[in-house]
Amino acid sequence: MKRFFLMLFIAFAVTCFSACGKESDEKDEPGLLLGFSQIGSESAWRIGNTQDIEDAAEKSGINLMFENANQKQENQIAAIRKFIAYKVDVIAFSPIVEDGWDNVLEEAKDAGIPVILVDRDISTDKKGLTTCLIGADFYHEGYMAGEYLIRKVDGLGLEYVNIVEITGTVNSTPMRQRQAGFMDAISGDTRMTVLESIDGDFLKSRGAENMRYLLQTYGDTIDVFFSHNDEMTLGAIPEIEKAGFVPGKDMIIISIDGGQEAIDVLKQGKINCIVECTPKLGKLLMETALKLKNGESVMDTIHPEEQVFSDEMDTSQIAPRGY
Ligand code: GYE
Repeated sequence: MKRFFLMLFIAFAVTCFSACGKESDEKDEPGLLLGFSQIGSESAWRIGNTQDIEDAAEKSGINLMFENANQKQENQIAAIRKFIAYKVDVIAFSPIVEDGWDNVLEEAKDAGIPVILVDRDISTDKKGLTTCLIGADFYHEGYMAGEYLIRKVDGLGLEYVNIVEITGTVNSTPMRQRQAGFMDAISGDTRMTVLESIDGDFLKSRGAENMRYLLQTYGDTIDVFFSHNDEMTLGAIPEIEKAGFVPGKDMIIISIDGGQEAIDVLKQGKINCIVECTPKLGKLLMETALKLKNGESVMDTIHPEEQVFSDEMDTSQIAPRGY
């Protein structure tokens, strides 16, 4: 009988230790907790970017704390403070504008939480507030748009062109750099005149509103419309048509992003050129977050590959865009 109870005790003890061992193993390997503050849902690009990040987190087994700031910097700052309070392993965010982040990023640094910039950059004099920027080379996007325009004007044999520009959110990285790249590309070409540049905040409604104003102000003197994103382009095109002009013919239209809706309009010939800006940054973000969690070094800047879609190619061959 004693032997029976001894065997029962040994079996019980083994079960406890293995369960404790398992439990402690689970404690030793918790999934990475990533806090991500997204700007909002202002465009197909942004919605595609959010979906891609969520999908990549799931595929990587990373726990994602996601906060949508609804286009307000103060909401992003509050989200970062929430991530700090939760003691996430890594913070990532797409800063809606470049300025005003020093204080909250100092708090993240003091808490020992690495910060990854996604899509857009910040402007700061302080060192070491962020570890890495994963996002497009917006200057090159603008420059490629300008290079296309020069080729188009050459091809049409035009002696001069008047340009209107509707920009993205003022003081955002894509707005600053797309404008700089475009203006640098055309700066030496005396045929080019910029009539006006106006803030459209990357919004479809503002694209329409601004194009109405530009058409009322400059009418048929407008030869070229350069738009910092597809949303504003798609808002502007119906206004161009209402005014009696043929988009893509009476007015050369150059856009940036490359979402499916705009690509379909490019295929109809109503947009002449779309510079791709991929929103698919999720895989790069998760890989970088895991490296930081494991104490590995990461590159300062990671630019995804991007291309130009235009009426210089067989647009019917453009593959589905996925956003
Ligand atoms: O071009 C626009 C979005 O930061 C690259 O933001 C992104 C820009 C993109 O609203 O559609």
